[in-house]
Amino acid sequence: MTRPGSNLPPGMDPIATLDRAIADAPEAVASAASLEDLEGVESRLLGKDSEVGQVRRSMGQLADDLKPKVGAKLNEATGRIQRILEQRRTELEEADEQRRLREESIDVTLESIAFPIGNIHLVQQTIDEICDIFVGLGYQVVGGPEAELAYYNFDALNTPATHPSRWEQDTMYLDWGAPEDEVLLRTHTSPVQARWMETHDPPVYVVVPGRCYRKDTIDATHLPVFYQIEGLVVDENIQFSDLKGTLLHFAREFFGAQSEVRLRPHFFPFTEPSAELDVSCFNCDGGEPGCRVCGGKGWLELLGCGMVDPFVLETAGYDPSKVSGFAFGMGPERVAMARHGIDSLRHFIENDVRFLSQFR
Ligand code: 2NL
Repeated sequence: MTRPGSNLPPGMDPIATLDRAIADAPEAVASAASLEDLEGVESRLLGKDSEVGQVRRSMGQLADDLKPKVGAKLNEATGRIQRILEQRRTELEEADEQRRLREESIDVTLESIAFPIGNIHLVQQTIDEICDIFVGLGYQVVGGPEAELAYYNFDALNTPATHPSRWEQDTMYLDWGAPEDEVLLRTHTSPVQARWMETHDPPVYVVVPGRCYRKDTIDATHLPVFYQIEGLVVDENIQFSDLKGTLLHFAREFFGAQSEVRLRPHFFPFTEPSAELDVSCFNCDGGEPGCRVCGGKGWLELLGCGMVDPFVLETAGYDPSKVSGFAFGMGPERVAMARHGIDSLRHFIENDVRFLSQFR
């Protein structure tokens, strides 16, 4: 059957070999459980050292009369085995894809993990909003130390050593530095303005938000740690009408355009004249006997204010015959309580999320 030199093993019948290869292929291919297996099977069935491969390599040495028949069989065997392999490859690829779809799929209907996101504290929101209104009028927002010298907290603001607010029962003094320095926790933010005037010439247009301290026991209307926002204007020819117009604008921005204001005479050591400013009730506009916001009074107490005392200007190094100014101070907690009908300052420090999250 083969000539000497043929590389078919002796006695090997190429036609029978190829028929057997065709017959054996389906089972061999079916045994491949993965695409990797299938590559091994392909090389065993059609590779150089496979029986089909050996027939292929021996073609040149075949007797001429055998060549067409063996050649045709070889093509047939190669084609059929390739088709069987191809069919299995498709099956395995499909199975692979199905497995990946199964393993990698996500159930988009599952509830996600909700990460709780907090919100800015109502007091800080109020401070930001108030400052924004004055920034809109060209004011600068400035700050300063909470641990302060008695000089800036009291003396520079026309509050003499004999004034009751300086007593140890009202102010928290720090055991720090030389005793004559009298270091304390500021009781208002005014010392920041006193420092500002010392280092800046007029015109001055500033708002000063910040934390303040007084020796008070916590109740619905007092906190030992609280906030203040003060404003200070010093310029040429500043008059009481400038104060009233500015604060009316503020009241209308903060409580609504229907707001009216009224001034009641008052006393502060650092302003003369001084006044308290009320804003008309945004809820009842003064007309409802038992109004839940103003209690029927028609007015909400908003802030204290006045024309800067000439002594304060002089202490800062200004000339009261050339410049004048007005100042005001308010408690953002009080302002927020008035606006939102909050009944106790305690809510601001208890950090109960049920309270805090109402003001997103
Ligand atoms: C209030 C009253 C007020 C001021 C604060 C001030 C500051 C300087 C000069 C003059 Cl540097 N005045 N501040 C003036 C009037 C009132 O606050 O009841 N605050 C809650």
